[in-house]
Amino acid sequence: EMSEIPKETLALWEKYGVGEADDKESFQKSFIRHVTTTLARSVYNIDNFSAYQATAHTVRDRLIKRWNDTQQAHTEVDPKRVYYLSLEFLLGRSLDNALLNLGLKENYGEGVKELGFRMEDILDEEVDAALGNGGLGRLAACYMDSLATLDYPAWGYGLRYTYGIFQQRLKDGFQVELPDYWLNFDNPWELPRLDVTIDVKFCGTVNRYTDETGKVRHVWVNEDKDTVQAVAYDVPIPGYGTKNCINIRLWSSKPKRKFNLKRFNEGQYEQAVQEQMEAENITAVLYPNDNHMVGKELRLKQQYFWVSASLSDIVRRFKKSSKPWDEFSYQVAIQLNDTHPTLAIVELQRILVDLEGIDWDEAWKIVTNTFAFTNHTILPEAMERWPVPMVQYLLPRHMQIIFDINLFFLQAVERAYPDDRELLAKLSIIEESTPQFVRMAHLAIVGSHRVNGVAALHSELLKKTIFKDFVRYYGDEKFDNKTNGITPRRWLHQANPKLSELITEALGSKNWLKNLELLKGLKSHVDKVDFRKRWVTAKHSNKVRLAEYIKKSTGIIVNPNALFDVQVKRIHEYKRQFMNILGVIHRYNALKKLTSQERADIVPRVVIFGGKAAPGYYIAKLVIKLINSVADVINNDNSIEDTLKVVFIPDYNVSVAEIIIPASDISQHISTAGTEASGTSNMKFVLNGGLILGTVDGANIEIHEEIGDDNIFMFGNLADQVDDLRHAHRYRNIPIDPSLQAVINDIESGHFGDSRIFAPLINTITHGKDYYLISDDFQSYLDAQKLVDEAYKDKEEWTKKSILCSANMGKFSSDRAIQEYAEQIWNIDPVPAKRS
Ligand code: 6GP
Repeated sequence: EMSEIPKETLALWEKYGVGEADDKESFQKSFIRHVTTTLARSVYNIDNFSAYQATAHTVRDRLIKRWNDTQQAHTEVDPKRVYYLSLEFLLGRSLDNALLNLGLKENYGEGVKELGFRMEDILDEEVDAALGNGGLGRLAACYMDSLATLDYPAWGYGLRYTYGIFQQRLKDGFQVELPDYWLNFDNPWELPRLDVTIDVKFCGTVNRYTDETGKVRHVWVNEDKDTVQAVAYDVPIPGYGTKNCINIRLWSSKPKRKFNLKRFNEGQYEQAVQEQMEAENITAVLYPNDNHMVGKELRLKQQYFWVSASLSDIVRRFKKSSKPWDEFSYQVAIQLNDTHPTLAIVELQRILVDLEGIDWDEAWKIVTNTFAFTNHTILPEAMERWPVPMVQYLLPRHMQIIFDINLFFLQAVERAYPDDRELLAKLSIIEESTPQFVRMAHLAIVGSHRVNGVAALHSELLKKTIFKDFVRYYGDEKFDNKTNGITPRRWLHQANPKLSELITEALGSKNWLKNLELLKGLKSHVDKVDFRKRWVTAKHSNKVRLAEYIKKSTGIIVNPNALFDVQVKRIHEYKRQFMNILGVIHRYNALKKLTSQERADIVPRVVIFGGKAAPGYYIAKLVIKLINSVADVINNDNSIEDTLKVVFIPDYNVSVAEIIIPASDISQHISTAGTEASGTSNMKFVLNGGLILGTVDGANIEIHEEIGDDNIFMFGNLADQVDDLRHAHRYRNIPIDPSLQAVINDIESGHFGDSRIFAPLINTITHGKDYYLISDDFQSYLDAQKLVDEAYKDKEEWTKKSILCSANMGKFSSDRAIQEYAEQIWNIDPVPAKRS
């Protein structure tokens, strides 16, 4: 089609096309142009926020150019593409990341300085894009960074929530939630595609008919009022050290029918706008639950809305190439980020069978060759199940198709295992309760050609526990492991510029940012006193930066020379922040018993917490309150002479993580063994030269394998002991660990305020069967903490450990993870954009 454009026209486009340069002067020209025209301001009327906006728009212009070049390369090659379907993309801020990935940081930094601004201040004006809860959403963001960096032809698909994860404030030590209205000001990191709209149907009925060939077909019809429009907003994701820039397409909902004029004329204004509000509601808010399912109808609507719009987009793109349908799965790979997008399996089958008239079996082959499914948790409360009547009402044709998929699947199982009725019940996609439920994980497994867990232990546990019966039926080739990874660009280069610079100098180039295994080269520097000194200096300045942030956000003053002990992540019983604060009380009571002279020998500690609790998660919210109550007492007790401080940093998010993680000496990843699928912050801490205190769980195990026994503190019962311990708690009277009992007594004595508040929390141990085995692990936890204290006294040895930690983290780059997905599951090749 490009050849049809006259030469002279092309020449004009060439001449005037966007080709803005990356030097300082071009930046300043763009900046001033945006201040003047985009923002309608002037040199007399510009603050840091406007400077941020002008800088962002200047960078955005360059991103769009790359984005176009990348899309053009994709169009020319028409390669197999991967589509990453994720209900969450926890991107955080974009400006600094874009500047670093595009290599503009230095020139633009100079440029703004001459215009009277500091780049740090400008960067600090950006609000986080917080369209995710925690690990799952941030993983999706790291994976997009790697897909772009490795030149893979990839798209992300998600929802453009008007409200991201709530903002957390503290009031009297309790969490309060504020809405995150992040689109209050213009968002330069999205391109509205108001012309890309897709109709999404809900409700209605299914009609059967016989087509001209005599085949029975189905058509799903509904009323206009039950159709919603999806509008595309594109978020460019630049790769590092490449021209490639890929796209996350986020859908926003709006009404199809503009306004009910008839109702309005009848004087019923409220009803007249109601349909519109209901349509807009669909993408209004991110559900704020991490690792937990809440069966709200609106959430199911979100899922179908997103899946339907995305598939229609994907199918449209495939059809442009006029390839036959049986080549679909050679052109398209779709990755399901957990079970949230599982309806995509049903939707593609519906498109192929109902709309394209393809036979069921042939369609099903295409579908299963297209999809692959990643599981992110084995917690039973996180497993998605939707009531059949709800699905039937919202998606009548999909419910029929699910029943058919299940019938054909179970018939095949029955042929392989005749008369094994128990097996059929266990494998069934439908749970035969009243009402019936659709088990989304079962549907995802049956409709995919590959299923993976996110760390070695997790993937093994999946095969041994919740997916055991599927392994029996399919064999275990369908199930594999893809250990998570993190992007070293954001999590070291951007978050820790001092250490990044030191590493680059020591290794002689920045190549490690694209090949993290090169960090191994740091090992030869461990014995150099000068190198160690500079390593410590970098860590120290990060600790000073965090101490300043703590003062600003909490008013608490901490000593940067103390050992910084960090646990930041969503608040959840399985992650055991409760055990951490119980350990803090134990430490405090021990400190109080010491003489002043004995205390002089103690390594002072700052114990830092951060994380949000789901608004409806009562016990998690009590944990936050307990941490703050304990902090109040300890921080105001002069008798322990600053040997211990406790801080809860409010509103933990991606940009706060970027300040906290590089400043950690030791971080805690202390989930009950077998409960944390992987963890990814553990990788970020160690990459930044922080040591880990952790349980034998998730990716801690693989980190341990890479960095060795000497550089990690592991403790606690193992995953294969958990069932027996839980059984013992349930049916036998297991005495509580004595050190733990002493701490509980202390809380109950009212030492940390009215203890009645904490009774339900303490009951989870004393009367709640201690499901997360805090009592069983407590002594081992305290012992490990003692080893940490001892080790930190030898600063030189500690620094060696710190260096060896970073040096051995090559495996945990998201580039490695994405390459494994690309080669072993998606079967896709890189398509570099042409340089222009
Ligand atoms: C999380 C897991 O809890 C965490 O261990 C893992 O590192 C992360 O996913 C990325 O794989 N799971 C979720 O956030 C979740 O909501 C449904 O799972």
